[in-house]
Amino acid sequence: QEYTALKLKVLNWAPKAAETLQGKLPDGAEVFLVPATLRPETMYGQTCCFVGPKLTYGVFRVSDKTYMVMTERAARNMAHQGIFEKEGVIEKAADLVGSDMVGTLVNAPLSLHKEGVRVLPMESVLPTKGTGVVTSVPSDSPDDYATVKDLAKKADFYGINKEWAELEIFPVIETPSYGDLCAEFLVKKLKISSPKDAKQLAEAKELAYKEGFYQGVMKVGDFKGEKVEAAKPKVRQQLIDAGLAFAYAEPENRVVSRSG
Ligand code: ZZB
Repeated sequence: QEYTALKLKVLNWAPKAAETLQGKLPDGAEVFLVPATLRPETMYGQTCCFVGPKLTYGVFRVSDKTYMVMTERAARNMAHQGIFEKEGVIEKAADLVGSDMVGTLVNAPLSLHKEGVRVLPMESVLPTKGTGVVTSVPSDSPDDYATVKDLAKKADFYGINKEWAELEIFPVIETPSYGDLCAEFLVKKLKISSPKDAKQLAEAKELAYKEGFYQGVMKVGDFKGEKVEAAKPKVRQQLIDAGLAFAYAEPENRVVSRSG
């Protein structure tokens, strides 16, 4: 899988994360949360950034002044892709538990929410996929839509400010069958009532991918009016050229058998 890894710069750490990082990074160092996405053309619609609350993340050194947050597994993969200074070597400055990062304010490149978006918890984040950090696009991702609605509904339970989960969901892609907020359309159509409806969400995701990619037309951004198929590589290249993203290839998941 060839992902686009996006650099979400930390603007303001949640208190617990700030405490953990105390004295562990050089003065003036910039830290980025790095979600892996297959849909760079949807980045205009980011409203938050998800971490698994129970997962452990590392803060990895990229250069003297730059650090990136992701799972150790992802860092090990990236170490062989020319992303860190030394081939095959990772340098970890600190560990952070996902829940301690919740509430952190980050800058999400291209997002229409220029003031920044919050880090929020998502139970279904897989530690074995991408970087373990997931950027949330509730206009076009049914999983993200179901999760932000649940977070807003049970804000106290999740220990978050309700407003963090209620940023406006702007349309990004127009589709002939599902309108311009395809995630909301599909969540309602398939009667999905919670982020735990895994089977229906998987179906909704499949439908959203197909419709968005093959039929979608960009509604915002520099490639407004172009087909998603054409715009996708252009948005990706723009982000990479601006130093806001980089390519990250996920090695195939192999099943290792003991008997060989
Ligand atoms: C933004 C985005 C916008 C995404 C969208 C999807 C959609 P796939 O196809 O199953 O490989 N993702 C990335 N890492 C993880 C993880 N560790 N755990 C859970 N989800 C993860 O899924 C790739 C997508 O799954 C990625 O692309 C990311 O969400 C999420 F409008 O990034 B995406 C219809 C989907 N739309």
